[in-house]
Parts: sequence; C-alpha cells; structure tokens
Amino acid sequence: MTNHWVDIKNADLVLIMGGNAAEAHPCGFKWVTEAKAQRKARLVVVDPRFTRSAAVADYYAPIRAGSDIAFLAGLINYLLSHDKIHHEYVRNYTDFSFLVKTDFAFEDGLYSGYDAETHKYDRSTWGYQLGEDGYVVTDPTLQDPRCVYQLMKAHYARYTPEMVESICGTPRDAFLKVCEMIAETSASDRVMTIMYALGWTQHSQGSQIIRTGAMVQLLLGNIGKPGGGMNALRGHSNIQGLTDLGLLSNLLPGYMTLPGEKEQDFTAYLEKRSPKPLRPGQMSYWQNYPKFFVSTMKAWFGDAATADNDWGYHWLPKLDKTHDILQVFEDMNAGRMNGYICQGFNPLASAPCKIKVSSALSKLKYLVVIDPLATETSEFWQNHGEYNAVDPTKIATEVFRLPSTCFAEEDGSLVNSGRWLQWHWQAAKPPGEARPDPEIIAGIFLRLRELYRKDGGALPDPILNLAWRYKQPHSPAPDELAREFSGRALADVTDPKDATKVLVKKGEQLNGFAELRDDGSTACGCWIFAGAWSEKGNLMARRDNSDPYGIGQTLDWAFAWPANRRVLYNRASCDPAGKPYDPSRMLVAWDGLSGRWSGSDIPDFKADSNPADGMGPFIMNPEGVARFFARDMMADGPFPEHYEPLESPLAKNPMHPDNPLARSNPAARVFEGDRENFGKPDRFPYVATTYRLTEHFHYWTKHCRSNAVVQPEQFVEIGEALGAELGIRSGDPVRVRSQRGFIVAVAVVTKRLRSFVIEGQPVHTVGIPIHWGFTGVARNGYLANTLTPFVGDANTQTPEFKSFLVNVEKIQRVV
Ligand SMILES: Nc1nc2c(c(=O)[nH]1)N[C@H]1C(S)=C(S)[C@@H](COP(=O)(O)OP(=O)(O)OC[C@H]3O[C@@H](n4cnc5c(=O)[nH]c(N)nc54)[C@H](O)[C@@H]3O)O[C@H]1N2
Ligand SMILES: Nc1nc2c(c(=O)[nH]1)N[C@H]1C(S)=C(S)[C@@H](COP(=O)(O)OP(=O)(O)OC[C@H]3O[C@@H](n4cnc5c(=O)[nH]c(N)nc54)[C@H](O)[C@@H]3O)O[C@H]1N2
Ligand SMILES: [Mo]
Repeated sequence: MTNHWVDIKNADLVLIMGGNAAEAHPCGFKWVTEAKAQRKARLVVVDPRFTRSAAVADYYAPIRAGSDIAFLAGLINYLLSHDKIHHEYVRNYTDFSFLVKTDFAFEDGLYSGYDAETHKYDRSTWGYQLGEDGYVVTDPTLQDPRCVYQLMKAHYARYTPEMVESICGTPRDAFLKVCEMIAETSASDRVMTIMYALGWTQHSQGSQIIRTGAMVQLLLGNIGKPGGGMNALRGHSNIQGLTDLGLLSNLLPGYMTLPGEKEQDFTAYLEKRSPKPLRPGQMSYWQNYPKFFVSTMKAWFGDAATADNDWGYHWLPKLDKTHDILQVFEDMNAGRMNGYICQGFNPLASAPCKIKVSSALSKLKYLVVIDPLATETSEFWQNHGEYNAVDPTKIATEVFRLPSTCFAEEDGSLVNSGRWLQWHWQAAKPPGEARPDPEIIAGIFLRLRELYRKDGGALPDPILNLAWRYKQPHSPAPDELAREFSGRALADVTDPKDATKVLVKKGEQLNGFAELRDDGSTACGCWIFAGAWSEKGNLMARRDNSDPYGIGQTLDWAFAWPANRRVLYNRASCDPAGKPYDPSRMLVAWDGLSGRWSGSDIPDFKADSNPADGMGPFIMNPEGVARFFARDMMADGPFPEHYEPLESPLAKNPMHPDNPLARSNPAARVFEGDRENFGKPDRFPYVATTYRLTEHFHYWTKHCRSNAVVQPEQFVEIGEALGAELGIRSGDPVRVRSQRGFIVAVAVVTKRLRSFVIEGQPVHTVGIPIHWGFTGVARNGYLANTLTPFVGDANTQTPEFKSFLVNVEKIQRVV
C-alpha cells in the first residue's frame, strides 16, 4: 500500500477493482465502512461477480475477467477528453512534459524492439530524450508530439466507450457512470483510493493492469494524499514482510536486487543501482544504495565482509534468470533439480496446472516439507482416489516432514499491507514435536556448515562465512533476528557535517537508515526496517493509538517502514509551494519559519528542502516525478495496452485484429512446452476465474472442523443463463474441464454471475472457489489448480489464475 488501512477512512470515493475486500479482508474492510459513515464516501466495485463487497457498494459494474486494462484505458481516455485531470499535479509531479526518444514506437500492438523468436523486447528505445547535460528534455507547453502527454493522449484515444463495452462486456452506461464518479476526484479536495488484490495481479498482464490504475490516480492527483493512493491488499499475514525481506528469487532485502550473471564487477553493480538525478537539483534516493548494500553484507557476513573482498559480493549468486515458482517447477519437471525444501508452501494445491506440479515433484530425489499441517504437497505421492489418482509404486521421491509451529505459537513481527511492522506474542504452546521455523532452518544450516567444514565442496565461502551470533546457535530468538534486521553500529557513527558529533555509539542499535554507512561501520539486515528496534526499544510492540490530527495517523502505533512514514510520496499532498491541497486532511506542509516540512506524518522528502528549489516529490525516481511512461522498467511496454488472456474466448485482440502476435501479452511468461497446453474456445467456451471465501483460508482451514462446518463442500458458481442453457440447477453435480484436467463439484446457479456480450457474442463466466483438497477434516474435493494454465505475468511471473477457459457438463453422481 502507498497508504495504510486506517487511512482508507479518509477517502471520498473507494474503488474496489480486482479484489473483494469484504470477503478476503473483512477486518480491513471496516475502514471502508468508516469512510462511508464519516465522510459519506461512495464505494464502487468492478468485478466479474456481484461479490460481498459489491453487495454493500453504492455502484457495481460487471466486467469480463481479464479485460481490466481496456476498462481503465477507457477511463484514462474519458479523463483526458473531458478535462478531468489535476493540472497542477500532473505538470509538476509527473513526466507529462518529458520528451520520449524519437525511435520509440507502438505499431500493430507491439512496442519497438520486439523479437518474435524469444518473445522479449529490446527496450533500448523506451526512454526519455536526454540533453548533453544528462538531464531530461522537456516541453512545458505540452505541445511537442513526442512529449509524454501527447503520446499518452493518442495511445488511449483508441479506447472509446464502445470499445470498452465490446471488450469488457460492461454496459456503456455503467462504464460511463463509473467514469463520472471517479472524475469528480480530480478536484483538489476530493480523493479516491483504489483497493486491489489478485483480480489484478493474477493475469499475464497483471503488472500492467496495476500500472494503469496508478496512471488514473496520477491524472487525478490522488497519489501521496490521505484517502488516496494505490493500495495492494496483501494476502498471508506476512507476505508483505516476505517481499520486504527479499525472499523473491531476484531480490535482496529492502528491494535491492541480486546481480545478474554478467555483473561480476562490484563497482559497476553499485553504479547501475545508484542513478544520478535526471533533473537539476533533484534528490535521487537510490544513490544511497551502496550504504544499504554494504550494511546488509555486514549483517550477513560480519567480520568476514571487508572492503578488500568487496564486502562478500562475490559470494552472492549471480542470476542466470528469475527462479520464480513457474521456473522452479519447469526445471524440476525437466529433471534439473534433485531436492526441494518447501517451507510454509503447498504448491500441489496452490501452483497452476496440478498435473505438471505432480509430475515435477515425482522427479525429485527428496522433498522436505516444513509445515504445521499434513499438506497435499507432502502427500502428493499417495493415492487419494479420484482426488489424487497417482500410483505410489511409480514415485521414488523421498519425503521428509518437519512439523513447524504456526505464527500464533511464537513471538515475532508481521508486516501488514500498510507496511506496519507489528510485534505479536505467543498465544499457545506448539503441540507435539513442532519446532519454530528458525530452529528448523538453524538445524539444517549448522549441519550443512559442518559438512562443508569437513568435506569442502563447490564455493563453501558463503556458508562458512555466514555470521551466526545467536545466544543459542541452534535456535535464534525472534528478538535477536529483529535487532539484526533493524541494524546496529559496528563503530561510532558520526554526523557527516560534524565529525565530533556521535549519532550512535559503537554496539548500539541504529535509529534509522540515514545512519547507514558504506565503509563497514554499520550492519543492517534490511535497510527499510532500520530503526524498528532502536535503543528506545522494540517500536514494533508500540500500541499507543493517539491520533493528534484525527485522520488516523497514529505514529506511536507499531512501526511503519520506511522511517515510520505512514503515507508514501506525502509531499505530493501539497501544492508546489508546500501548502496542503486539503488542510482538513493534512499530512505534511512546508513551514517557512522553521525551514522544515512537518505535520501528521514523517515527510517523504528531504525535510529541509525549500519548495522554491523545485525538487520533485518522487525521490525514489532519479527524475523526481512519477512516470506515466514507464521507460524501460517494465518487460512488456511503457504504456499499458489491452491484450487478451492466454486462454480467451476471442480468437483476436479487438484492439489489433490483424496481428496474431498481439492477441495476448507478447512478453508473457510461457514455456515452450506449455504453448500446446492452452485450451481453445471451441472445446472450452467459458471464462473461468478462481477466488476465495471468507469462511476458509486457502488449504489450511479444511483441517479445522468449525470452518469445515460453515463451508462443507466444494462448489462452483454459474450464472442463471448458463444454467438454463445446460439444464443445470443448484445442487446438481457438474464436471468442469479445462485443457489440463477436470474437477467435479456441486453447482450453485446464481444471479451473481451474469453473462456478457463480448464482440457481439455471449460469454459466460464460471466461478471456482479454491479451498478444497484431499487432506483435512472437511469433505474431500478436487484441487482447483487441476484446471489452471502454466502462464505468468511478464514482469512478476504471477500465474494467470484469474482468467482461463473451461467447459461445464452436468453429470450423474452419487454424493
Ligand atoms: N477468508 C480468506 N481471506 C483471505 C484469504 C483466504 O484464503 N481466505 N487469502 C488471503 C490471500 S493470500 C490473498 S492474496 C488475498 C486475496 O484477496 P482477493 O484478491 O480479494 O481475493 P480473490 O477472491 O482471489 O479475488 C478477488 C476478486 O477478484 C475478482 N476477479 C477475478 N478476475 C478478475 C478480473 O479480471 N478483473 C477484476 N476486476 N476482478 C477479477 C474475483 O471475482 C474476486 O471477487 O486474500 C487474503 N485473505
Ligand atoms: N487457482 C488459484 N490458485 C492460487 C490462488 C488463486 O487465487 N487461485 N492464489 C494464490 C495465492 S495469492 C497464494 S498466497 C497462494 C497460497 O499458496 P500456499 O502458500 O501454498 O497455500 P497455503 O495453504 O496458504 O499454504 C501455506 C502453508 O503454510 C503453513 N504454515 C502456516 N504457518 C506456518 C509457519 O509459521 N511456518 C511454516 N513453516 N508453515 C506455516 C500452512 O499450514 C500451509 O500449509 O495460492 C495461490 N494459488
Ligand atoms: Mo496471496
């Protein structure tokens, strides 16, 4: 989230699109209720299904799954053509006036640089024009045809309301009504928040859907403001913490990135990640990258990391490619992996295309499952009748189950969607032989280190040099780990402007990332978490909810990264002179007397930067402004464009009917062997989407009797029109089949799913809740991911779980 949960109450308009917060985030959803009660805010829901969020919305618009870019692109066109944009904001805080390179082009649905062999783009033309001084060239009059504004206007003019209706199936009136409501928030004192989750992420173009949403918010001037922002609603209680700590295959803690194979040179690695400002007088905050990086290496390798060995840089893996879950199971299935450690993860149930995952797991020599529950993955080799029809005699994988504790059985910190690190305390003792995850990992590590010490091996250095300073080496304590990620001084840290002033004494905990140094004098496991546990104590454990400004900015409740800042880019809540656009909802303001920014939040800016100096508010970008034109940051294009899902009822992309290469995202994550595994509409005519129910949490709660009672049996939802067409009534057993397999479930025929008219043809949606499987106490069921395609987003590789093709048939079955 750019903002945070409580801040939702400051919104005038809440758009829930690509999520179903009332169902999947019922506790956080109370802030939507507060916004409605306190501000008379309105709630708009855009979803293929009439959801529990839609049930309490002021306005609901249906949309075909997988078509959100067309909808949002139509909205951008509406805002630009009706002049419903925040002029001062876009001129000063975005790249509206920047000129784009002359050789950048968009033709026939493809951006310049596409290679049809590799399905990848050469992105060298996707950039701003730079002057001889290294700064971007701009046209403040916005007349130049190469300026971002003009290019964007032309790009989105194609998305007329008729086009939107034809692609999305959203009736034109409903689309225009949503546009009108949203357009009102272009006023300085009206703010919209966008809440989204998997309905946007789980698509082959998911990242681009989210970008389109962000572009809408920028046009309206809604980023950086209270009640505004782009708010990703995170999933597992610590999925935000997982990404923050760098647990994705290509990341290091704090969104630093691992080097690629070609990056053997340490200095070049650092230079590439610390870009110089692209505008005069601008702060480019990533120029501090070396301080963050060296401090992480000191936390990991301690005394063994020195300037002479580039702080241990050469012990880091140099990536050949991203090793996301699709890649991992692809490699496993191709026999390129021997072993797999599966910790708090149930891929047989949760990864796409069960048959491929099952085949991949069967090729391993060993599988280690660290989990409090007996998961489907740990029993993938067992025959569970129709729900897992495998032959155990044909599977040689040795499976080890290591029972772990659950979060409620241990102390620790969890990061919520609003970036708050909140400490939690053990509520119950773990049963039986269950051990905390750090203890299990420590047990594996200490034994591995012993083996490397004794026998050597290929590159033992990172294992042998890892610092392991815990009181009980076999069981690192949660507070020790927390102090480690927060950071401490290895030598006295002094003020750069006055060397006699000591900011932190040697051995003490740091106050924040401003104290990090690149000379080895600080250690910090995750720079964005710096200061969470300072000499003042564990700030994550704070529970003071005083709210001096009355807008939910409780700065003494827990610790928000970065620097306890609650709303990102908050400088943009003020006009260029530093005056809040809405003084009744003030985050920060420029105080000319003290010469500082202050208010209800920690300024996301250089605290003493005088507005007269014109520094841009988006200090993590070297140009200091937000980007409509994403330059070369995205794998699949600088301006979002509608493409069909990989499995779509349409043979052609209505935007580019003449170019088959532009039917679906040309840069999507697809492995060659899977291309034949996509279904066609002749055999699989219906659009399927998968989702959650409040009463279950993934595949865990079917182990819990009370949850099993409230949602006892697997079902699928179909609309009344499809029910009538196929002669299916509620309660009938049906078989839902895709190119990759089938599931059997009870049909629920409902008004909540309506059929669409897409390009003149009727299209039905089939809704599939995900929660059933073959372990636990609930009635057994089929894994929904038997059906889903092995396709990922071009940037994040997130699987396309939200739109694929199926067929449905009524069957005879004794239940
Ligand atoms: N009770 C409960 N709560 C949970 C979870 C749980 O299992 N149970 N899981 C947690 C996790 S890990 C996560 S990630 C979150 C997920 O939270 P959500 O993303 O809100 O959950 P989903 O139900 O998967 O999907 C949300 C909605 O997306 C809609 N949708 C599908 N396709 C499209 C599309 O193309 N466009 C649009 N606009 N909408 C679409 C679906 O109809 C659905 O209503 O929930 C978390 N909260
Ligand atoms: N078709 C379809 N597939 C989906 C989705 C979808 O919407 N549609 N959603 C996707 C999303 S958003 C998600 S997040 C994934 C979820 O996929 P998974 O994370 O694989 O599913 P979970 O059932 O949440 O599995 C997590 C496991 O962690 C265990 N666990 C709980 N606490 C602890 C702990 O402290 N330590 C350890 N070691 N284990 C613990 C639980 O018992 C559980 O078995 O599914 C994805 N798959
Ligand atoms: Mo999730």
